[in-house]
Amino acid sequence: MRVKRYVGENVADTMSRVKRELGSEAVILQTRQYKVGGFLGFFAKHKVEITAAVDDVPVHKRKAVEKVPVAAEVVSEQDTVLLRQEIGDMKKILKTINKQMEDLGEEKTAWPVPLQPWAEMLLERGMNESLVSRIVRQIQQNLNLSEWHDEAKVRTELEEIIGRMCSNTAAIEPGSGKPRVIALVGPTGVGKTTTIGKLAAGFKIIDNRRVALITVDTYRVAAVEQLKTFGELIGVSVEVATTPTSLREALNRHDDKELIFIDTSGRSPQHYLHMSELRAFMDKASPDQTILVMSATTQTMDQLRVLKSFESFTTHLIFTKLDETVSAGSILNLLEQTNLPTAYITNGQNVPEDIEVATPQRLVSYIMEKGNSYV
Ligand SMILES: Nc1nc2c(ncn2[C@@H]2O[C@H](COP(=O)(O)OP(=O)(O)O)[C@@H](O)[C@H]2O)c(=O)[nH]1
Ligand SMILES: [Mg+2]
Repeated sequence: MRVKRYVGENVADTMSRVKRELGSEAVILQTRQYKVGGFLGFFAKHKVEITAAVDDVPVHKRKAVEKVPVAAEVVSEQDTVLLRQEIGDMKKILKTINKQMEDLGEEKTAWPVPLQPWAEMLLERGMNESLVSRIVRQIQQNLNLSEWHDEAKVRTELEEIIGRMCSNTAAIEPGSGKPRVIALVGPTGVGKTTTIGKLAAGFKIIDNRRVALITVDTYRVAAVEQLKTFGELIGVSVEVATTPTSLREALNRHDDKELIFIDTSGRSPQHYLHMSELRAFMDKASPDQTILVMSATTQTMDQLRVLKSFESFTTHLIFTKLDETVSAGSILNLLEQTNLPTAYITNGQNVPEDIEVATPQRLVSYIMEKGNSYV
């Protein structure tokens, strides 16, 4: 018996080589698919390996390749049975190969083994696969092979990489001479009103600044009441503006303040009428900063959609509800898609304490420190 191994790019070509060289009598002993080449597991090529065997019979006795029995030829009962069996075997093999091909297609990105647990951890934290691949590649480039097993080294490197990715931060500065006008926009329920309450309280009570609040969220009575309650608690006046013109007038009335926060209503970003209304308010107010508030609990796809709807008039970001998620890494998916700076992060319902100025270090710790162990 002669055994031969054939390696090719795909099943069809490799099989036809087997058939051409060994004839249709050849028996497939084994099929295998694997990857070769590439750099540290990336950019590898798929290969198909087929091991086939054929009985060592003199060439002149071998059946002609592709020979199909014709009427004139006598085909014995035994030959026909063998032929059927062979076709059955071939079908089975093709089925197995097809299954392998499918599995190969679904195979997850192959990260180098020592970095695999880190990659899994980043995925669990809500980062998408392409971002994780990019981060892992940077670790591979920045650390020596021997350091990939060093947990402390990898962690430090990872924190540096992530820190660079969220290095664009900028907190609110009160205006001097004229008020700094800050509008918070974003979908319903992300925490705009609560965050304004926290910010206003912080600037008024801790920093002793002159602060005013204006709401254009007049869709719901409760929304106005919510802000008024915050205002009363901290001794800050709350105005309600129902039209862009009355918003402008309210802003003018508070010309003596250092900070004016505008609370907006957040109906769905798909609601274009509302978006154009919001734009009309923003055009009249021309705020110094328009901060898009996003909840860290929102899925990346939805966050990206929100970002797209609001981005044209947004200057900063605030991420809320970091206390409610273990996948704060999803923030990075978003920061990778925008150059907007992050101003604050909020981590609870308590007003005014559950808010922090966003810094790369704090963002990194929220992204990395939920849960105890990485590997
Ligand atoms: N857990 C948690 N809840 C928050 C946070 N910020 C706001 N909330 C809650 O989210 C809900 C909606 O907040 P609200 O300010 O009314 O959202 P708005 O519709 O964007 O103005 C309220 O129950 C808030 O208490 C936060 O950082 N963490
Ligand atoms: Mg609100």
